[in-house]
Amino acid sequence: MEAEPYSYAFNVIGSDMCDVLINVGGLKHYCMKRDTGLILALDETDAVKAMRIAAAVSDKVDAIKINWPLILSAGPDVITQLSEVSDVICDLKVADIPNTVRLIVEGAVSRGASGVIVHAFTGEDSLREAVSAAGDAEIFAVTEMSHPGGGTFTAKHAEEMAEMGVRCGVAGFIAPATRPDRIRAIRSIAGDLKILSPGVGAQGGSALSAISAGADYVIVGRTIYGADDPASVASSLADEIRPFV
Ligand code: O7M
Repeated sequence: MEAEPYSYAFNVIGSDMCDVLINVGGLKHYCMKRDTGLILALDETDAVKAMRIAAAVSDKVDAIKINWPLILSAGPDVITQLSEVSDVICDLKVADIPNTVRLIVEGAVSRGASGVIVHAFTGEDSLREAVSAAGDAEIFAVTEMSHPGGGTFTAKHAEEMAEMGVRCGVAGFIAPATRPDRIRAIRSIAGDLKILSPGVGAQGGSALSAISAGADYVIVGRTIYGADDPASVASSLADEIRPFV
């Protein structure tokens, strides 16, 4: 059965109650909580240090996003290990043909990922396959990237990719904190779907501007995991955006 766009619980019963929920089409789906609006991008490549940081900030973030740097240094079992302390979003930025997309998404979800990030530019067939392969887990599609190069190609097609993502039943989108006006543009298409916004701190974006522009969550990496006291930086960021989350 094809998934329809989600109806999220944080719009229905309040953010802190968002856990496992309903899809409009009657399908059950996981829904990431939104207590702080903060997602840690754990790109720390020292696995021991990464686990220590995860434990220290897990109660201050709604999820931990991991990417190739940590997976390549620690191995894919790190997905399962981290899932014991937090929701884990696997930012594999999957960009492939539908069959390969399916294999990758299933591999991440079976190890404990509650969300997987894929590129949208691969087209509707690949995106639909990701949503189907994810089962109860959430698929987030990249529309526009936060770095300067993201303006060259992704920005030009971001709205089209967001429209396609809505049709395919993704849980949400990745849109750049470095360009809050672009978050607004994606929000106008995304409706109630989630927007996760990277580019805060080290890349120059502001958490408050991103959330004010319509992001539901900010994704923050080096500013937190590179700090002497990651938990205290995470708390400060959460305090900054709390009135708007
Ligand atoms: O806060 P940083 O700059 O240290 O880390 C940002 C994280 O977000 C890092 O893991 C990037 O790979 C990721 N990211 C971007 O920085 N820009 C994007 O456009 C997209 C992502 C991302 O998370 O994509 C899903």
